[in-house]
Amino acid sequence: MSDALKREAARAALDEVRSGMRIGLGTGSTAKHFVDLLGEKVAQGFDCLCVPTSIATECQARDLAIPLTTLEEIDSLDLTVDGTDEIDRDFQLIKGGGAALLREKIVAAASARMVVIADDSKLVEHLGKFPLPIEVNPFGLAATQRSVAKVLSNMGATGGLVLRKSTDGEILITDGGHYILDASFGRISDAKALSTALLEIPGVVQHGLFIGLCQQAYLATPNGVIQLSR
Ligand code: ABF
Repeated sequence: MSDALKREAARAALDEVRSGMRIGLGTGSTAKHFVDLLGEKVAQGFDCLCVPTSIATECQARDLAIPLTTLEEIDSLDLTVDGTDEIDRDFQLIKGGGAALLREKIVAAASARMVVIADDSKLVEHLGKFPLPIEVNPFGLAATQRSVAKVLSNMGATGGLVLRKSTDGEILITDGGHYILDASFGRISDAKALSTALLEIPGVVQHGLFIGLCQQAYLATPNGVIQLSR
């Protein structure tokens, strides 16, 4: 998707923000536009208090003088605006392509509403074309990999399990100090059952399936932004 379209999706989501709101700030190239645009509003005196979902977003928000807080200082958020890798018609998501899924899920779960911004290529009939990111503890990695592989095979995964590397070829380490396994499915037929099975593995910290967290999406197309609501 072109950067201009990402910005249009982000701009449309600005309709959601109200003065005094506590807002979760997503991660990724589309969410980055939202943070930029919110920064412009803050520079004009807009009042909000935000919780970032990654160190990258925190740095960007600080540069823009967006007031930040933490989930230690406040107990809930009014709204989170974030990107996604896939969204289906039931508002189930695959996230984590940007490796920020753990903080993204903690922040979304603490929010009264979660709004997704993306281009309409992210809208899918069935989740699973995008490999599912699974965040795991480095301790006992091989044991965790074996357990995850067993779950994948039971759940009909068609592809492999890959330990994510960063661009320098080293194992990617998340903001929380964990690793990411990317699981290729082809098609996820029962996201809820898969979520439950993965979370039963002790070494799995979290996974990128977001179920029941998202209420609204702004999807950019070359002909305008489509709004979907649950
Ligand atoms: C984050 O950014 C992720 O959860 C998702 O992986 C990714 C989407 O990135 P982009 O907006 O760059 O397509 O929201």
